[in-house]
Amino acid sequence: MTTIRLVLGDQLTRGVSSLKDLPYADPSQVVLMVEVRVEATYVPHHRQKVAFILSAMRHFADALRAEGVRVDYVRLDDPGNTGSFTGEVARAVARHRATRLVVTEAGEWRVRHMIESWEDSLGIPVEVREDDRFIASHARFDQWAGGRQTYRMEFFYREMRRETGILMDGAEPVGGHWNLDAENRRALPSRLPVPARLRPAPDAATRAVIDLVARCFPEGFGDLEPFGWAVTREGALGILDDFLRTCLPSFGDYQDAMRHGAPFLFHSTISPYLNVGLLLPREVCEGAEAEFRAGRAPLNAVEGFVRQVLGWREYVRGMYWHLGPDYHATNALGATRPLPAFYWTAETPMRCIADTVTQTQRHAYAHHIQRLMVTGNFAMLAGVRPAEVEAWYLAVFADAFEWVELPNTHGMATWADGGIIASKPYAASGAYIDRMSDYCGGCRYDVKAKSGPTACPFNYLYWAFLIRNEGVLKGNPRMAMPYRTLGTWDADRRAAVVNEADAFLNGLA
Ligand code: DLZ
Ligand code: SF4
Repeated sequence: MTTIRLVLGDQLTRGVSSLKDLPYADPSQVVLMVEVRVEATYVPHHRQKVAFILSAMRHFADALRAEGVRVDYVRLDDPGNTGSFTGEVARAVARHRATRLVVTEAGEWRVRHMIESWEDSLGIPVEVREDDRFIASHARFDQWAGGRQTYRMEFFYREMRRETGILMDGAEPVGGHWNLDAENRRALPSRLPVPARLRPAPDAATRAVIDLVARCFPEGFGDLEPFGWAVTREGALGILDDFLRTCLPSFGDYQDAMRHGAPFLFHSTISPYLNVGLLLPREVCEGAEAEFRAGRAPLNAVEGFVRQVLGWREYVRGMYWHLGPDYHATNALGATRPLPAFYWTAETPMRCIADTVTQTQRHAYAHHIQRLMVTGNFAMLAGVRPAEVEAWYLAVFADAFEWVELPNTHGMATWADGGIIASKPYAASGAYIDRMSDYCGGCRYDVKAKSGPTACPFNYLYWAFLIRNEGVLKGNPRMAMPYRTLGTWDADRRAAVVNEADAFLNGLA
């Protein structure tokens, strides 16, 4: 009578629901963890991301073993490894003559559907438990979302603040305002130093995983080193603590700013830890709030951080499940171009894109404005097929799992969902990037020029995007201003911009 408790690579939390009732030192209970090739290749995941997840899995297994738990751990290069969850679970059931399987629900539809097939294929009961590591349960989110015409994060966020009591003084938000976003858009002064970040050196176990990934995925995207991710809960708590002390006070002011060669700025970089379960959302929000209450961090920083975790992260997770498995299928702006090769190579004279992709190659990381307003904005303006953009975002960032990637990409960045997540497309010309970064000064293109061979491509792509999508976007009240401007253009000027954009985009192909 053996029970297998399967723990997936993004379920590395001791209190995850599949392990909640694990009896102490009971040999009839086996925790199964499997390294499988399909999970690294269904999109071409960044090699550093693969190494991070596998190393964190191995350290998690070691911590369980140290408690006396019986762990069956299948390594990527173990003989007989079938390479898939379904294959490895079937082998383990046979190996242990298991009579029951317990698993916490997966974080994406693809794996959820896989798990649904197991009871039939394995011939034993499969108990799928809710993932209760989020603040809003599925039922709570659906209660908020059900029957709504529009799903604006702000209102959901306020309910989460009220229910958790985070940054609340009784029934009122601390400081009297729910949202201090307007204070969080400062450009970065050129001389302002950014803090050095805590980046733990890989231990022997991580080194072994780095070697393994280099061997198994020699052609894969992304650098394996420098590897500076924590791979244990203790390590992740150390990174959180370092962020709270050294970066949080300035995080609010500069959360939308970009600087060439400075990938982390004042950002927390904790999303990979949250998303694999080494940190939990409530504890990071409470940690940030404690900094405010102790007078060590200002409210605009702490509220901005809490909004990302308690608001946006919970909201996109709720929306991913609420909208169902077909959410990805829409293409509201009829985008059909292929993803340009420079998303993988960084070889483009557009300095903002080259810098964002280069740091992504090196660190499997870019911050939210680089993702939204540089790579996302370009993909939307260029009319790149949503599925290709989504596969890229899912692959290249260490924190990307589909539940968080899809609403952010399909909804927020490319508006392929036609406005379910974002009330208007976040389209911007080069002026926005110039205001929020130091990219343009060193770029081969001229951000002030609107047309001609030296003009910043974001400029004519922006207007061509508005012209191309006039039928869909012109009636959107939040787009009234640019369409008013466009209304003053004659037919020749419109045609010239469209031609220039098409020539540029055709040149990329
Ligand atoms: C992303 C990933 C990778 C690269 N490798 C593994 C793995 O070998 N074993 C595993 O259990 N999980 C891995 N993961 C994370 C899974 O893809 C993740 O659990 C699914 O996306 C389900 O949400
Ligand atoms: Fe990017 Fe245009 Fe600025 Fe160059 S000029 S960095 S392409 S926004």
